[in-house]
Amino acid sequence: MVSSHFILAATGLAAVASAAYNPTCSNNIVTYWGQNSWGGGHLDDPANWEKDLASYCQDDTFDIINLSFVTNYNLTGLPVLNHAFHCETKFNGTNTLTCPDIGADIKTCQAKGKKIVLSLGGGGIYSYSLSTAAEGKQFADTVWNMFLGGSHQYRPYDDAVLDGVDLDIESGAHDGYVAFVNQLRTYFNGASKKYIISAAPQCVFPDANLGTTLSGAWIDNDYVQFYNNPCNLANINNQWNFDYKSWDTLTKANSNPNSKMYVGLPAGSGAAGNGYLDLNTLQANLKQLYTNYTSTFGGIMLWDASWYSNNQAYVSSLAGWVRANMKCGAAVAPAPISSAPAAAPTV
Ligand SMILES: *[C@@H]1O[C@H](CO)[C@@H](O)[C@H](O)[C@H]1NC(C)=O
Ligand SMILES: *[C@@H]1O[C@H](CO)[C@@H](O)[C@H](O)[C@H]1NC(C)=O
Ligand SMILES: *[C@@H]1O[C@H](CO)[C@@H](O)[C@H](O)[C@H]1NC(C)=O
Ligand SMILES: CC(=O)N[C@H]1CO[C@H](CO)[C@@H](O)[C@@H]1O
Repeated sequence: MVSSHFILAATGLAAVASAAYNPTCSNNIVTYWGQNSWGGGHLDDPANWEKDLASYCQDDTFDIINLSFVTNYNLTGLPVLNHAFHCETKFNGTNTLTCPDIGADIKTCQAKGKKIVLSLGGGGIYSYSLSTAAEGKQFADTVWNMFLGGSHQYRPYDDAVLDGVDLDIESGAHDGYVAFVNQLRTYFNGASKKYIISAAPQCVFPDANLGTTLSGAWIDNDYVQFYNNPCNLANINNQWNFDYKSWDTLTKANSNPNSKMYVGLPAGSGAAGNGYLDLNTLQANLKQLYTNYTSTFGGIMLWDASWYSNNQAYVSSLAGWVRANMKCGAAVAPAPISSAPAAAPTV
């Protein structure tokens, strides 16, 4: 890490202006840590696998990092986590990881202004569901006590207090999620710390697993995955495949008047099934979306942190470009592009 950061500094690629998450800005950058997606395709090259969490908090690239993830809610016992090779020790007599080193890294990251959020769900073989409001409420109590501001005998990250929860729900019964969010918000409303609730739907609209949660629950950030699907960002000009407007409308209709949408992108050519674009095309496409939908544009999300180390020039230039071109405060109108009329600043 040290030498690669030296190279970055020397070439000036990390020309990024702000490091801290600001919900009123359009230039926040989110990533996901804990699954080592690069390593999955490079099993024989552990030297380049995903680094420690704190390694991704040493510079200004990321504002929010999703700790992925809770794979089994285990409502009758303790929730089960997976962090690939990063942490494999369990509390005695349980199936729940104890990761005090990650807890220390969480605090290091938070001290640098980053938000570290717990991601629930994920793709693959995992099993999780919240089928009733009662289950949602109960699980919210567990999450609050084990990971957020409450207290519990088993805290996987020790006394580190995470900054919120990310719903990456790709399967299972989902009728209990609105109650889950509502119950968490009763805790959040009594706390001085500002917590985040986010979700990571696929770009196909509406999302089969998250749709009713996104329309019925308070959401701060929506990280829409514009990859792995026909609606990936390469199809921005194909109205049959690319439906950003519906996402924008859904975001504006959220009970949170400041709900934001993030453009989810692959951080490397092999990071997701499709949607990886060269920087020039990507920047032109992002500029269109930011120009047309400024008031809901929160920033970008990159899948995942393991690609940062292995595609660093791309990720760093993209981050620098987003910081420089996407602004803070809805009243800052972007420069118009092509022949589009200049949009009046929205207030
Ligand atoms: C549910 O939690 C209990 C207590 O931690 C544990 O013994 C059990 O293995 C967990 N179930 C699963 C499926 O991991
Ligand atoms: C589990 O129990 C063993 C034996 O008592 C002890 O050495 C170890 O530290 C315990 N591990 C945890 C994570 O509590
Ligand atoms: C953005 O607005 C311009 C001008 O109205 C339009 O030509 C373009 O298709 C829009 N792009 C998207 C992705 O909405
Ligand atoms: C938006 C997004 O990529 N969310 C991710 C959060 O973490 C889980 C687990 O690794 C991923 O599956 C999600 O895709």
